[in-house]
Amino acid sequence: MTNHYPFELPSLPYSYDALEPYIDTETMFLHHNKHLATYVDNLNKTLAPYPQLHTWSLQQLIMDLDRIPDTIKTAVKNNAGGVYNHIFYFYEMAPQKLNSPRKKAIQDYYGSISNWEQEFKKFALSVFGSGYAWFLADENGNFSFITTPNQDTPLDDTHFLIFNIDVWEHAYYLKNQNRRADYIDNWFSIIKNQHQLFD
Ligand code: MN3
Repeated sequence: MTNHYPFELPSLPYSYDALEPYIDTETMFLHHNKHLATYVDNLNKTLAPYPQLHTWSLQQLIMDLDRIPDTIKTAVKNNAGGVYNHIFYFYEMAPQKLNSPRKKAIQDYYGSISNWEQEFKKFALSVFGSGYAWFLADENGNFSFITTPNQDTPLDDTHFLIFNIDVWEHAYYLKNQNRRADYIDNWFSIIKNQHQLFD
């Protein structure tokens, strides 16, 4: 994907039914082909009249918001964040190569993968309304969780983002209705499988 205007909808790195039975085909289709596509379209429409921003990367648009004209600041924040956060989410659910250093680091830090999962789940459940929970590391290898509202993105120069979970209702409502906890458990099943995170 070209990382500047005009942004394109990246294809999913797996088929829409690949995450069954944990996340259903229809949810994946709508989430990628409608929700993410809309963020991409709206980001391009927002940036179209501003050629000075056409060379900016997605990360730059998110991190240098102060340099963006006031009239489009909120639209850029929401739509660039919507694109970044969704790509991050879709790609982390793809099968990964074995990453045992990460697994060992999490086990050492939290005592077990199970403790890590319980802690992460608390954050994901605590998001009020629409947003994300994130698992990240700082430069010294200290792990933490945070939540962000809407499509805010916790990108900065000192943290490495490891996982996010989208807890907007569109991520799970068709399958799980109001039961966010069930969706979170299903998401962990995918992540633990794809990243080989087992005690
Ligand atoms: Mn979403």
